[in-house]
Amino acid sequence: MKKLIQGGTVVTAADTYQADVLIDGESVVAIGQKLDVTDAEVIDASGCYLFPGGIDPHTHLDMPFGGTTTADDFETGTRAAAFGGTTTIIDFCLTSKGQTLNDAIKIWHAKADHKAVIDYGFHLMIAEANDSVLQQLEQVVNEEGITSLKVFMAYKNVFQADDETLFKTLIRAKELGALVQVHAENGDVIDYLIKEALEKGNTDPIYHAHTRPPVAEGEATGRAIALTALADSQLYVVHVSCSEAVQRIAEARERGLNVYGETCPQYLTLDITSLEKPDFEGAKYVWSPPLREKWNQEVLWSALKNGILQTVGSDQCSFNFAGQKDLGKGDFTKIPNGGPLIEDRFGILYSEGAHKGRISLNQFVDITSTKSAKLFGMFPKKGTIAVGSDADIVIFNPEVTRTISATTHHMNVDYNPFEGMEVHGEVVSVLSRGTYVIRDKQFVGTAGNGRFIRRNKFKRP
Ligand code: DUC
Ligand code: ZN
Ligand code: ZN
Ligand code: ZN
Repeated sequence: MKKLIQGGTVVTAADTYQADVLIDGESVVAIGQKLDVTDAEVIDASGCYLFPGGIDPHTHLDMPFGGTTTADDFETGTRAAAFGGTTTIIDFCLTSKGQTLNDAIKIWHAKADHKAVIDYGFHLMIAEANDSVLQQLEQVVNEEGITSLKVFMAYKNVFQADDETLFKTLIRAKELGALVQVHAENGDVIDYLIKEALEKGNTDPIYHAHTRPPVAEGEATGRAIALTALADSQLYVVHVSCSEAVQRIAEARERGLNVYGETCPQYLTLDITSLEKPDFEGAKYVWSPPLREKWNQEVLWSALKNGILQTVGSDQCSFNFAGQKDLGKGDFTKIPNGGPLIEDRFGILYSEGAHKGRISLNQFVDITSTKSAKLFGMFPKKGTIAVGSDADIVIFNPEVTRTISATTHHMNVDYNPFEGMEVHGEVVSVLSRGTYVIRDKQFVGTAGNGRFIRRNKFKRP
């Protein structure tokens, strides 16, 4: 049966207007004033915004890390994402040296297929860029529809790749029409600083931040940009946390380079002082890059407002405090890096961004959905509300105030880094390709209904 959403305010990256939205099957088939339809289920959205479903371009679900595995898998993670207003995620498929890319992709499909409740794509990690890997990439991009490749410049002896790997990946990506992503921190320098800290007996969580200084992020960001210019390629810097990195990206974009940047809710709202919480609670706030001094937050907000940064990803990478984060008691290097954010990314950006006037309502949609669809080859099927687009729609009540808490969130993890934070606005219902996943704040989705998205090649937006 068709669905007719009546009385809501449609918000896209470009427009805000009152209209009815008609859905037939998986797609939006009409948008207009007082649509006259007799054979449709009517959904009353009066007083609500209709947003395109959120797209989270950066998640790690069911990911092994530091001898443990993330607390959320593709089922719990995508369910929580849907509760928060996200209808598409792009997860990072890990690879290791010597493994074929196809074997790695198969492993990630086994984690996701039959479990995801919303649509998903993969980015592919490049661990080494030898001739065989560069050859295999042709099939990955053209047939698997994986059109973004991630290179880690940090995590020495684990994920870190050298500059040769990054440079060759940039060249090959340009040939194939893929976008290269970097985790930009100088892993060699960080490795030195960590050894020095441990030798001095500096083992508390705060030293995680002190051994990963902003300069190490700025340097790696600048280096990745220089290599991108040399390769005449395209670059997306994930999880930008500080002014040093924003400056490099701003300069690059001013020069007309094909360089983009993402930040995350934690860098926009939390700061380094959280790492000093007593009773080892600082471990809950261990991300890489680390939380920064508070003044960086306004730099990041204005970079989003001015288009220097284009997206906000969650970097969802959840570990329980009990039994996982506490592996690092007495040695901060053993704290698994990351936090649970997949559910609150969209809501925090609405409340702290659009509601507080730091960004416009249309920018909120652009940053949480449209830009990711464009950069990662899914637009206009995803990322907007338009005739012909997938009916991925969030019905959002802006009038409600609520408090974030681990006691009410839906992620499979025992704490929430935003515990007690009051946010404006609430997701009421969520449709994924025309089917309810969340209906009146209740989960009604089905594991396995999420579909793998074969994405188009990179095109400069
Ligand atoms: N940073 C994190 O905090 N977690 C996962 C990986 C990463 O780069
Ligand atoms: Zn990273
Ligand atoms: Zn990440
Ligand atoms: Zn307020």
